[in-house]
Amino acid sequence: MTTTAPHTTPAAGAIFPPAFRWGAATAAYQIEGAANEDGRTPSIWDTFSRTPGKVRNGDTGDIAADHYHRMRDDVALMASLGLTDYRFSVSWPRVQPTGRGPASQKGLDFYRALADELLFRGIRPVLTLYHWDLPQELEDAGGWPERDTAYRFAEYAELVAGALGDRVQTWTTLNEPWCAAFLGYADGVHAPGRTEPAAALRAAHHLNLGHGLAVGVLRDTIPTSAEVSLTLNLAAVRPLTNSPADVDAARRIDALANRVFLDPVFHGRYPEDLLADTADLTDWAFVQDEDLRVISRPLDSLGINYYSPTVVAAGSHPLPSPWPAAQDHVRFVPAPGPRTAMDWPVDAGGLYELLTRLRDELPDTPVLVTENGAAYDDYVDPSGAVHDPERITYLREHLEAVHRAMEAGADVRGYFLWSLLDNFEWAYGYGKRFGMVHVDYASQRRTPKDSALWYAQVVASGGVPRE
Ligand code: GCO
Repeated sequence: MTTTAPHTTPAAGAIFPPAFRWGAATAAYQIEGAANEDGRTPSIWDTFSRTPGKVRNGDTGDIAADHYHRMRDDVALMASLGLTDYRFSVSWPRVQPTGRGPASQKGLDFYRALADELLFRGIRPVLTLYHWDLPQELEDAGGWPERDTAYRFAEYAELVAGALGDRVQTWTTLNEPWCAAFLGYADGVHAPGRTEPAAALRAAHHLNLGHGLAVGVLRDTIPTSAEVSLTLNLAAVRPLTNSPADVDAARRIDALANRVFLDPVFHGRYPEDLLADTADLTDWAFVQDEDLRVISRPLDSLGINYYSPTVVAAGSHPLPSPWPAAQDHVRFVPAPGPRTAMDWPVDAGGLYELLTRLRDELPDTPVLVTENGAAYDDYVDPSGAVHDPERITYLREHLEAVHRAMEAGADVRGYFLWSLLDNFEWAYGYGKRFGMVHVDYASQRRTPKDSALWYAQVVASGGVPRE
């Protein structure tokens, strides 16, 4: 019927390639609940959320969205939205209680059943091994600042790979090691709640090492056709002005947010400026001879999570903060623009900047946008609908930014909306709703928001229609 190819017709909007992967993402502790069932032991997030004052309203993941008991219905919901991919994480203390020793068969069975259900519905499982739920026993033994935790992680990876390697094609080692290291060990706003900047740098290295060791285990265990990946929440850092002092502030944050992971993983080295900036805190002697070779094992893709940009200027900021050794050098400046319920500015340009940067710096590495989305104060109206026009605008703008980056040569293979369901938003508890599906926590009733219906149309048509 059409005489012009769709991608050349502006009226059609942004059309994505037919193989583009359209997904949604979740994480174990944020949705599963069943915190004390089938042998699961506490993670650092169980401990942290039960500590008064750490999570708003005293919320915990004990019940969450009760996904552990509603898994089949939730997969049916994904199928009804037409998703091609589903990104979930495995709870370490569910499959290896206490973080040592043999696997729990019941724990593995849950994820095998989830993968089977997804495959039955024609949805590709995208598995993340670590989305922040370190077994509490391993934190008691020192946590990520201790080198042994990296070896424990590799052992756990082997248990999961052995049980799911035959049915999961896409494997991610870590989700956002920046948050695990720096929010958890320097800022203290995430579990385990420590405020020790030097320990946070050790944690970052041992997360990198755990990643590299796990890549080795995965390559040895799962079929060679499988995709092995890592997800980083790279910061789209912008200096407030072009003054040398502001540009230097941006350089510092780029080192602490981005290059502390990108450089060892993709180039087998830590950035010289990072080592110099943090020299008063540590001499980095915890980096042993072979580590960088292990950490830089080749990957098949890189996942990036993006929500909003980071604007910095020369100045200072109070401690505790997630930025070791930057407190006398960097001031954080609120970016302009409309805000989400998290008070995060909406600025899709940051996603375009990151994707084109990766195009230039890692031209041979395909990219997945493994998280992007927004929280708003959603409610079910008397007619039973959830109207969330701001979220649709947010998603539209960010998908258009992805498309523009692809037209500019970025090799983006998929997009995963954060999140499938409203869920436990870490230190914010259940007060922040990121889902495209509303969850009434009292009844556990799921209600697709307008944005879910919009996203289903995007997936079905393979593109973002013009407004
Ligand atoms: C993340 C997080 C999610 C958050 C989301 C919104 O990986 O940061 O994976 O767990 O819920 O980012 O803050």
